[in-house]
Amino acid sequence: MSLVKILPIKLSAMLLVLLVISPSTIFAEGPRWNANTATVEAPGIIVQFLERKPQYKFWIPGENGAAVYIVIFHKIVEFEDRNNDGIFDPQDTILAEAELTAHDVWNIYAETLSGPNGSTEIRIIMKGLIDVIPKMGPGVGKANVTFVNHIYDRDVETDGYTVAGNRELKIEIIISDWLWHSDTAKLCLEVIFAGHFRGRRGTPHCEEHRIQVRNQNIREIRMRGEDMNMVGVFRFRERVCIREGEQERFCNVNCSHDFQARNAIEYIVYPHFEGVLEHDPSILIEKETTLSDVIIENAPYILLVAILVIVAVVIVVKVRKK
Ligand SMILES: [Ca+2]
Repeated sequence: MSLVKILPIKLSAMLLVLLVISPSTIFAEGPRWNANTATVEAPGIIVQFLERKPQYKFWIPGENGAAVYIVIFHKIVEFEDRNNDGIFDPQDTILAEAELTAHDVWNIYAETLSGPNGSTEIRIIMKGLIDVIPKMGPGVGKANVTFVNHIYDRDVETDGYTVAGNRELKIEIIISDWLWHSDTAKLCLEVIFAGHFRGRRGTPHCEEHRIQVRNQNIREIRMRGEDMNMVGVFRFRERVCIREGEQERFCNVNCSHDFQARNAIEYIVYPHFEGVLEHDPSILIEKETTLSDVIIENAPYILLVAILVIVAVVIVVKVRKK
């Protein structure tokens, strides 16, 4: 059989293979938990809980050599808002501090559940009884802090927000039994942004802005390492839920940040509360589309067009030969 005759057959077979292994087929699986490495893997994101602490290291599968982002829930500070501006700043008085990255504090485990809209959820729960160390005087207190992490195998609506399936980790931070040092004090959650870019540890360039999702105010911090087309995103609602006995109320969250070349920190301020406070950030990575991505994504169609052109040329050549 001549090359002219078998070429279209070969190319058609290649096209078939490419269509069969298209991205939707590769990414058909949902999230999986690996207890040994404290890592949850989904087609659009991998999240590792560094040292089994609330230090979220996350990247797009296969892209860990390019960009890995790290969100560290570093500490909770109890402070008196001296200048009454709602944010934590140098004018305020620190009353106590609780490190969230201390050793031997966190108990981490995962379960698989049926989520909304027929989804499957991997829920990773990290519970800790943390030391609350006063700035003045003796007596170390304790507080319960829990991070409940949700990832779904498809887009899921929760409380007016769509959690992106397979690529967004929704976090609930739950603080309870805080032994206050003042009846008017507030809490500040300190969150540090870091990363590894092309194998080197670095601080991402961070930008913060507000987005509106169905009349809700959401803060969004976009992290970018060097010239990456993969943007690390940290979002949180500007609202917390406080449960005091049977009562449930919602309060605004204030925040400020200090984004510099060598460190990037977000200061989230929670109001004074008795009982339980719940706040809900989330993390994901958004990949900005480049020309090569467009070509790779549309490879089967580009190949189809190429085959049609080749077949047309072959036919024209054959017709002319006759
Ligand atoms: Ca202040």
